Amino acid sequence: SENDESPYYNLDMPAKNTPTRSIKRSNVDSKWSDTTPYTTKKKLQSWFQLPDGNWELATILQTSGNESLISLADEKVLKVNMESLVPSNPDILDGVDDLMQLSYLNEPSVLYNLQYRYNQDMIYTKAGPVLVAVNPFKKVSLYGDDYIDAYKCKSMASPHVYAITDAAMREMIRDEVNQSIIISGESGAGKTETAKIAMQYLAALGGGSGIEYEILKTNPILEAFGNAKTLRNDNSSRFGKLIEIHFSETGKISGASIQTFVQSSAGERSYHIFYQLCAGAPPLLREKLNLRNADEFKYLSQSNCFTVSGVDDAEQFRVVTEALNIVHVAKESQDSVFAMLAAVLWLGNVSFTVIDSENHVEPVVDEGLVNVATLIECNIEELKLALSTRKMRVGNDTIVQKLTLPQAIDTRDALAKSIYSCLFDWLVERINKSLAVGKIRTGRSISILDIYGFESFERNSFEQFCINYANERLQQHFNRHLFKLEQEEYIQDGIDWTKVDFEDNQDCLNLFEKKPLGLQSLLDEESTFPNGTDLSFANKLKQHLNSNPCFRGERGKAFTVSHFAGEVTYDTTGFLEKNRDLLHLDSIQLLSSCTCPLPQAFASTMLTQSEKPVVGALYKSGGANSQKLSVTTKFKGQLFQLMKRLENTTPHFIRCIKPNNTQSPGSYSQELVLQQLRCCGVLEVVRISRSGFPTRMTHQKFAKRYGFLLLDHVASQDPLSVSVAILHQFNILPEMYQVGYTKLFFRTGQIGVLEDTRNRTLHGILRLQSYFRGHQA
Ligand code: AD9
Ligand code: MG
Repeated sequence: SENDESPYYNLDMPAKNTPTRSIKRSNVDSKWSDTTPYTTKKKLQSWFQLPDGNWELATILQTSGNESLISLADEKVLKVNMESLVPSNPDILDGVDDLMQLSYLNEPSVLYNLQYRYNQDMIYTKAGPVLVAVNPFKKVSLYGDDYIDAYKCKSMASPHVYAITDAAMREMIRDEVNQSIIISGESGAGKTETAKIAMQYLAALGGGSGIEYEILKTNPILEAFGNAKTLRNDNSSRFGKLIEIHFSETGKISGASIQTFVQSSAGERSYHIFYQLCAGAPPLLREKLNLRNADEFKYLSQSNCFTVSGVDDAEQFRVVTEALNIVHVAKESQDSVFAMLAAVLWLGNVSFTVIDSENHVEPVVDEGLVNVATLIECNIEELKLALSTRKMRVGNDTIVQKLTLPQAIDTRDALAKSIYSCLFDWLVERINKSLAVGKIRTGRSISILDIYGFESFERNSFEQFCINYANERLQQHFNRHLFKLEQEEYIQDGIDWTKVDFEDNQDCLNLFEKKPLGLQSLLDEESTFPNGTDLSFANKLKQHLNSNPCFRGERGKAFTVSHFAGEVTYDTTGFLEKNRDLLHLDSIQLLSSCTCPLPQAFASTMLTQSEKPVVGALYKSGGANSQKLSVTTKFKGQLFQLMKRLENTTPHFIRCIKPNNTQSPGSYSQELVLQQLRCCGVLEVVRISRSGFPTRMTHQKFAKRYGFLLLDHVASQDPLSVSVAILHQFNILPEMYQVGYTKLFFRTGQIGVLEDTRNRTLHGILRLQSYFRGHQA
């Protein structure tokens, strides 16, 4: 439509519940701020930053030289320097559904706009090509068949997960290019829910064969086994997930595959499935597995948190078994899965007695130990040995070393952990087989990525180190995609795009990846040294990387990385151990000696993992010469694979925002939101667009809208000549705009000046008209 080029089109027109225009600014220095020279604007209102960091809307009473007289909400009048004022947008832009429509793109304006919409349950907003989703923490009536139909037939256009998923679907068919929907955000921001909403839309559009039902049922299974309650989210995913949904030529779903990424440990409560099993297993199964109540298992009682409010674990167990049936996991396989879960629980109850003065131990032969042996079907003596001794190769001899109490406990826990993570991987593989069986591969797909976002805490450890590295990679993907999009439009319209300046995060990626002197290589190297410690690692970093602009050594064992989203200081405590992820060969051998097929399968995956061709560094774990990939290297390998898959797709980005830390509806912390907008790159999108020419208007539209402001007669009335005359009259500087074949391109804020003049002129005309009318009467 004709309106499409207007920067002010498609306004939602909410009127009620306008939040107070007061925005708190975080003390982190912004990489991005509005640099539009303020002095050229004659706006009546502006954002003013109060001493406490809050932004408040100020009315400008008077301006002389570099100083303005402003009045604030409490009627207080202040004389301030003009530089301390940040332009606010005209009222007609309140609550626009795309941040790019804002004449003035600055932090207070963006925050205000999102809050304005959030207060009216408009949780979705576009930031150019990106969809921003603010978690409502309550049911909002935006979903279901009616909405799906409305987006499908395009009778609804406001930003939505459905809209972005619809675009992916259309582009897949139109361009014959695979698509991806990349969802990121911090814990509890709503990534997993958003991924499910996207899947529902795809199932509704591409359904019919019944396979879509199976695909949806993978969600309760993966959530039971991969999610846990944490302080930040009652249903926190402890793994990253990419689900690729395949389509037939006619756009019908034909199958799916799931890939998961390195699991982080559970949180305050363990994985949901343990509680579900204890609460919901039917009597026969309970008896077979010797199940008890959750509070009788040490692994579950440690946290002292057995329930999640609003969740019935027993009922969930039925939901999960039903889902397992639907994805064709046979009853016997399900029983083996539950046996492994019980084995893990009973392992946690295995205790040790000290047998000599050197603190060496032996496992207590009690119900716990016996149950483990029964469940995994191994010899009880071998189990005892695996938990209390370690075989070492010395020269050509093998010696048996007794374990001390802490070593034995570590060995037991490592065994439990690896059984669980193997079980998770096995289940995913099993589901993949079921979702792929007999399905024709057309090569068309839409992938949905639900992955942990950038993290920056008071104390940042190895987990944040891995997560933030992954986000750095995704950010690069994002930047390059945006750049390409912009570039295409500029070239199409004959614009000189070299004037567009994009920031790259390649330096930071190099800091992580460079060999041999990058963070990851140095970590792997230090992990291979028997005498390596977290401190020696930190010192090595300082020694080799201090000249890197993205790196700064800190006192003691810490170092700081300058990420795209801000600086993060990492504490290296535990880095080496977590990177080694020790599982001794003794434990693997124990599993392979089991008569039960599952542990056997686990042992063989563990062994093949160790023998995999070497991508990065290898290290020798202490003891027998088992070689294993370090966690960093494994993670990096997975990430490269992921990026390779994503690079062949057209990406669509969704950034989830958590508006408060209490998981409660209706509360919007501006500081928290601002910090996330920076971290998930939303402000970066805005910044990137600012460095280009984000406001676009056709010659016709521009001439029509502002032509009447011309003071001098223009010889030619063609839209281009009129447009150029307007630009000259208003002294718009040549570097602030470009003239394309069909459109005019402007830097941010430029249109604001014209719009103000237009409004004032129109206002004046109206006043004059009513004056004359009054006079005539
Ligand atoms: V984590 O990194 O896995 O810890 P996520 O995945 O980002 O996290 P999740 O999707 O689990 O967060 O959302 C957290 C909670 O927010 C959900 O359990 C819901 O209670 C709530 N939520 C999220 N999105 C919506 C929504 N669109 N509508 C209603 C929502 N509630
Ligand atoms: Mg999640």
